[in-house]
Amino acid sequence: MKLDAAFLAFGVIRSALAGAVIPRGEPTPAKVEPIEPKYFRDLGSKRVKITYGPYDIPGSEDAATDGMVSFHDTNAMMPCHDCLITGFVSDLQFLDGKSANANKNMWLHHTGLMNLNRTDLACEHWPERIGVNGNERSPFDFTLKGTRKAGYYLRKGDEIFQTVDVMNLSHQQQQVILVIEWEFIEGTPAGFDIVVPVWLDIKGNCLNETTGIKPTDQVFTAKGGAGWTSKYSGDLILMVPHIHDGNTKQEVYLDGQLVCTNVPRYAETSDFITHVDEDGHGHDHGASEHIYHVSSITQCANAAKVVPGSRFTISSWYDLVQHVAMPDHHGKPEPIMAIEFLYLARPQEEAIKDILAMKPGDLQAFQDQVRSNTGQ
Ligand SMILES: [Cu+2]
Repeated sequence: MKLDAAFLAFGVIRSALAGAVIPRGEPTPAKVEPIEPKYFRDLGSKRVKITYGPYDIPGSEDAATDGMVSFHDTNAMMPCHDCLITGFVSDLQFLDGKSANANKNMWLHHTGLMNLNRTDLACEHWPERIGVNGNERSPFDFTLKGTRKAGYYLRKGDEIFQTVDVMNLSHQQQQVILVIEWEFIEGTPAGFDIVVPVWLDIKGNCLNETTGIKPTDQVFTAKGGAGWTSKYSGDLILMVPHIHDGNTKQEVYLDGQLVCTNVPRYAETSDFITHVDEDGHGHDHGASEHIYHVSSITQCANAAKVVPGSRFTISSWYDLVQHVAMPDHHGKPEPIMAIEFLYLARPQEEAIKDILAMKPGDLQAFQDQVRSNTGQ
């Protein structure tokens, strides 16, 4: 098929089958459609829908993948360059545009973005982790519905690593696309702050600390260790969490004081309910034939002023008795996650000066670490 050939040529790989580093070039082709912007139209904002994929996901009984495939693109199509990304929201869909979700035995396991031409604020030798998302499909809006002038600065030549992990719980092969709506403003408009992302995680800044949580633990609180300490001043304008099924609450502290509480909601629509039947995953999920999954989680806006030395820590509560854990592709409970993305708005001039001084991050080191984190 034509698109698949283009993918191979431009370096989309199935990491389940290969782990090689792909040479970079032009962004991987993707369909880009303009749509109506939502905020700062008076400043010439634009909004586009970019369709990534299609991705073929084998059925859950496929021996090579068990129906779980991770697609990596080292140069994903971006909506613009030399611009401010003011927000984005992702959805996993079937080719007809209908949502691909748990009720259809499809699961957006993870999707993540990294800027390869910069280094990460939390783990300084890695590329910059811009954001990660799961099946909850959280929106990222740096303008806080048009009330805050802030955006993520994308330079000319920045290459964005995109990971798309999809799990197919049905026995049939299914084809899906990832659709991201991006909103942006060209250039670096006056009065806008620059958003810098920080990945706060109970597993530590470089994901190499153990939480002490055992796979058999059912009701527990996971606490991060040393946390992350800022070198910069700025406004913590947005906090976006990522957790797994079973989570009941997550909290973030600044110098020991609570600054954010996130609460997940389960099965707000029927899309987020798995029906365990003959075509579904044949595992014993406990008492219920319906499994209720996380469908959204609350965020925090305008949470705190940050100064050099401000230290952030994280705690996350799980109750796997109350909420069934999502099975991995072997039918075992997924390791838990507890991440909070902190988006710090920094004054434009000093933030861009720091960005221009950054070197590319080490993607291989990040991937090796993630691969080695098989447990909690
Ligand atoms: Cu996750």
